[in-house]
Amino acid sequence: MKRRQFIRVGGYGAAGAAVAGGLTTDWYGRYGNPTADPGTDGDRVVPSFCELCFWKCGILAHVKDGRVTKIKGNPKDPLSNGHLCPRGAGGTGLLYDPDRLKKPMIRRDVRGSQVFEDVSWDDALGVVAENFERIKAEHGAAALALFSHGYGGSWMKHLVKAHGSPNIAAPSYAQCRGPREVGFDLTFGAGVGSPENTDIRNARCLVLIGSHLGENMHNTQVQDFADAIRNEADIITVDPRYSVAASKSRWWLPIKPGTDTALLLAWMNVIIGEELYDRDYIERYAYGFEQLAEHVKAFTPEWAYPRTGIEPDVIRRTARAMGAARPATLVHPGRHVTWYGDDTQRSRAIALLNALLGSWGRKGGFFVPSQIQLPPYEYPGYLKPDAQAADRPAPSDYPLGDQVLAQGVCDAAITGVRGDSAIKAWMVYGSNLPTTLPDPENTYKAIQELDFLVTVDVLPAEIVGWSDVVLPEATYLERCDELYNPWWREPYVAVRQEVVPPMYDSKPGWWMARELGKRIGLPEFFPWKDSIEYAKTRLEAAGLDCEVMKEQGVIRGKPGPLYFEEGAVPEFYTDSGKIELYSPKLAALGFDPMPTYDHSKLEEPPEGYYRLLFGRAPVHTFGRTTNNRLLSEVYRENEVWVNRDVARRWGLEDGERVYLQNQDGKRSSFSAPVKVTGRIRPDAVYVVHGYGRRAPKLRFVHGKGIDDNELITRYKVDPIMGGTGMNVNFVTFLRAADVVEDEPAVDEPVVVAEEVVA
Ligand SMILES: Nc1nc2c(c(=O)[nH]1)N[C@H]1C(S)=C(S)[C@@H](COP(=O)(O)OP(=O)(O)OC[C@H]3O[C@@H](n4cnc5c(=O)[nH]c(N)nc54)[C@H](O)[C@@H]3O)O[C@H]1N2
Ligand SMILES: Nc1nc2c(c(=O)[nH]1)N[C@H]1C(S)=C(S)[C@@H](COP(=O)(O)OP(=O)(O)OC[C@H]3O[C@@H](n4cnc5c(=O)[nH]c(N)nc54)[C@H](O)[C@@H]3O)O[C@H]1N2
Ligand code: SF4
Ligand SMILES: [Mo]
Repeated sequence: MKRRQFIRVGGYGAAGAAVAGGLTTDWYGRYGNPTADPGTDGDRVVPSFCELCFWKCGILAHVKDGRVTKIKGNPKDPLSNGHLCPRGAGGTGLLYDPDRLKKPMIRRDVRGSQVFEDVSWDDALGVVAENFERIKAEHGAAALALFSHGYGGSWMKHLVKAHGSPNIAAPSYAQCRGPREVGFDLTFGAGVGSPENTDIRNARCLVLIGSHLGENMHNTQVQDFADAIRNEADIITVDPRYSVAASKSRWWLPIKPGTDTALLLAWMNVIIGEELYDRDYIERYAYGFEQLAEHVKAFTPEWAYPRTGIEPDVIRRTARAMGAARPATLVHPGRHVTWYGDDTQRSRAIALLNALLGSWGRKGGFFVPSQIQLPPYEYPGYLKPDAQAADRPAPSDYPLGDQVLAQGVCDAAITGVRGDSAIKAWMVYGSNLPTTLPDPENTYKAIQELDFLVTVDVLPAEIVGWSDVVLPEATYLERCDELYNPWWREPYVAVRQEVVPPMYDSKPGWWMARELGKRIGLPEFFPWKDSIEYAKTRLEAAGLDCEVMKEQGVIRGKPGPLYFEEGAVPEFYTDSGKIELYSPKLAALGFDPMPTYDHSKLEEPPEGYYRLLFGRAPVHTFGRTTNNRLLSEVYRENEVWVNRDVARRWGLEDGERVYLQNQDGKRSSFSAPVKVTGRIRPDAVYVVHGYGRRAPKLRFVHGKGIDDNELITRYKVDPIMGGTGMNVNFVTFLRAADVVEDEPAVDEPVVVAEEVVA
């Protein structure tokens, strides 16, 4: 088979390839107002919802003379409440990004080298359809896998399900929040979902365990966090790094990375030992309290101290603060929790602590969400796939992993990993796999073995350069999508509608899916004329008014009771029908029925190495936005956070450029400036994810900063659900001056981000 070369995209063919008090306003204001033309009101204002991240805030897009001039929050939308985070306000930076994909492209061999040729939609879709059908005929429908992230992916999922493949994976499960959902589901019989049912605004004590709200900018959570701060909630932040959240907290616990479960067990020890728990709630709703009480007896604060580095007195006092505020104590479940490979058990420990405090279903803890009944579109049923998902060695592996594992689908394309490689073709929608799945060399290996790779994207990301066919999607401001109907504090439905027509030769995902569906003999799955007709059908079936929807962007339903004390029904969909402190299900599967902590399993960094930690910048969403010129006015390149003492030992100056090299000798492709700081522990370094981009046609961000993912050559898989713990790599510094560059130098002067932390 022809080995794929990365193509510098565009190589051939035609040219051209209402929060009160204003605290959030201050908070967001610090990042400027990244708006194309903030002074200009539109002659048209179109309500829709945002896609700069996955939170889906309602927006009002102002259009003047055919251009989107500014994007504001839709005051009628319960997620934005009229305010957007800085990324959402900077959406025009994506719409008008000069580097956008402009035409469909096909990989061709021309005189021995591979190039992309601009082609018509008809030709591009023809090639995709031909390959889908050929591969189905030769290897079965399941040989096609879909990776999908982002709301527009719903159309592609529908297509691939209709095609008959079970191999549909999203990195938001095994690389993100999967362990949390499983840990909470085991305990309460429900996960926390997205948007999470956390009642942050009413919390009187808020515990954040590496959940860095304020850098992690999920708009409603940040607004609610601002409310909690204003209400003087007791905030306890556990993070090896002094995060923005830590700076707003009464307590910062700079924990030794990887030891959180020990802290959680010690907290439970104190809360049970000092009878700070909610006895009445536990008696009524919980199963296995005696076992848990017995289990945590040994895990005293004195036991936890040498493991976590958190002093016994601090553990006791913070536990008492939690006990004093209960049930309005919210131990936040976090979101990106795939850290060390024992993540389901750590998430379980968080769930258990919440259970002891009686916070599930209670004001200031976790509210009971509701949803509008919106019947699905009536399609013929999907056929049962002719094969199991190929994402794990045996179906019994990772027994509680109830979604397809993205890294496993990647492995399944490599000969020898799953016997005969099961997967022959990938469709990739809105997911930049080389920077998203750990161990990128493995991802490249899989890509080389594929018969066919088609990518749907808006930008010339890394994955695009490796594709056989590239389908340029219209951005979220240029398309209509599936209706949004979340479980939330109040039930509502929101619509995404076309604000301006698609630029260049880009097309909306629904159109691509429908055209492909017709070509591969599935017209009955695409009976609608367009996404508007589709949305209308669904809205009418629910008795909702389409005109109101179009004009307002959202229709809100009547909120149900939010808390048990207000009449919400305490229902726990576990086997026992109770909150399972002791989990018979885990025990039956051979796992610890209650979380334990084994310090001997925690690896220490080798001499001269530091644990690589990573997270978010407030104005960016991974690499989705780092090429966005508007947003980059505020934050252009990541930095390597290095503890002051470590920097002194190495003689590293603030702002000096370094490369990072990991324990396996893997060096970052590019360098980044050092940020010398007292705000991180000496055993770890930290970078923001989404930089060090290698794709040259991302002309703005290419070569800036360091890609954490390149250095994640190792990961630990959670045995319960298959998540990939990625905080298990160690790095050392190479001074940029000492490194012989084999890459093009960074092509623009670097503006180091201002201090964004208060
Ligand atoms: N090393 C490392 N790996 C991680 C993480 C980390 O912090 N570090 N985080 C993990 C987490 S929490 C998550 S959720 C995942 C996220 O993983 P991904 O979802 O893969 O995130 P991105 O790398 O931003 O890739 C998004 C891709 O979608 C494209 N895109 C943007 N908008 C649209 C659109 O409207 N339509 C289409 N078709 N494409 C679009 C972008 O151009 C980009 O190529 O990564 C996980 N992996
Ligand atoms: N601005 C912005 N906001 C975003 C996103 C974005 O890309 N940009 N992405 C969204 C998505 S998909 C997700 S999943 C969330 C992710 O947001 P979070 O759930 O907050 O997770 P991470 O981004 O992984 O943040 C990691 C934090 O944990 C700390 N940490 C690292 N190791 C440990 C440890 O062993 N123990 C403890 N206690 N802390 C540790 C790090 O220092 C860092 O502060 O953010 C969402 N919000
Ligand atoms: S949190 Fe920000 S980027 Fe995400 S949907 Fe809301 S406004 Fe858009
Ligand atoms: Mo995520």
